Amino acid sequence: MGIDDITITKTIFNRFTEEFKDFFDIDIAIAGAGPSGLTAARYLAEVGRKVAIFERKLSIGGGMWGGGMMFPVIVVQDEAKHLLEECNIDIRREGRGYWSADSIEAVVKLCSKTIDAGAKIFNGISVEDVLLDKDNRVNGFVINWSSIDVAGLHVDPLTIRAKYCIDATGHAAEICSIVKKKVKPKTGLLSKDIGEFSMHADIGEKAVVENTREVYPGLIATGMCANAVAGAHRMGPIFGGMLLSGKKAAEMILEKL
Ligand code: 48F
Repeated sequence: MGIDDITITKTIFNRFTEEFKDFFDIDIAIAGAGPSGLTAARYLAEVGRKVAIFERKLSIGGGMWGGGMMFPVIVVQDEAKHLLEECNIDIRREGRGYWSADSIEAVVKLCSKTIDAGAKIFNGISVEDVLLDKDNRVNGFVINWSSIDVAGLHVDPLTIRAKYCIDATGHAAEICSIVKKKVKPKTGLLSKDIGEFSMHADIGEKAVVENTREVYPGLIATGMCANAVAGAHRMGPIFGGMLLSGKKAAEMILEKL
């Protein structure tokens, strides 16, 4: 039997639309599939929460692929070692308190565990705004194909509703910046300037976990976004803080739900 082109088209269209519509009204929506977003999604999905990540690029992993200056190795500290081990990532002891991993292995295994846990990743989709409820609480994401943005087309987006939203967009803190610019909160973290401070790994790594919080009603900041919102230090290619921050974001939401 020959291969039927139209069967291929129907299969792709039908399967995607069936799956997509199952994620229009969910528990948690996450913007960004970097290490913090993936870890948050994994912890939430593991306990049965319906969670989707919307990732602008085709590839997942954010800034983890490139290790440090494109040497594809990441470093984590003792406190975060378990988060690599839970994903069966091979780690090597590097003196007291430090562990290294192949960054490519780390990304694919973090992603694989996240998907196996039941989280859904939609790639090539950008979060371009938030959905608000009548009290101006964040109640979901406004999404569009990234290619529409790249092509500079004026096409109205679609909307996803979620009980909680997570900004895991990294250094740019994109969703928090949108809320700051459009909603203009008069109090709280998003009433202040957004932008990270220069490098200090020790301070930055501790701060990123502390700064993981609900920065605006319904919106949790995790990963480098949490430090950008707080004006805290960046930390370069040590990734323990990102993973621990994602875990904390998930735990905070589970307590609230
Ligand atoms: O930047 P990223 O890896 O964020 P992270 O989880 O981790 C930061 C580290 O990689 C590194 C570091 C470690 O010490 O400092 O930089 O905080 O991943 C962010 C992801 O979000 C996507 C982006 O393509 C990337 O994959 N992203 C950004 N803006 C949007 C988005 C958006 N508006 N909609 C969807 N995805």
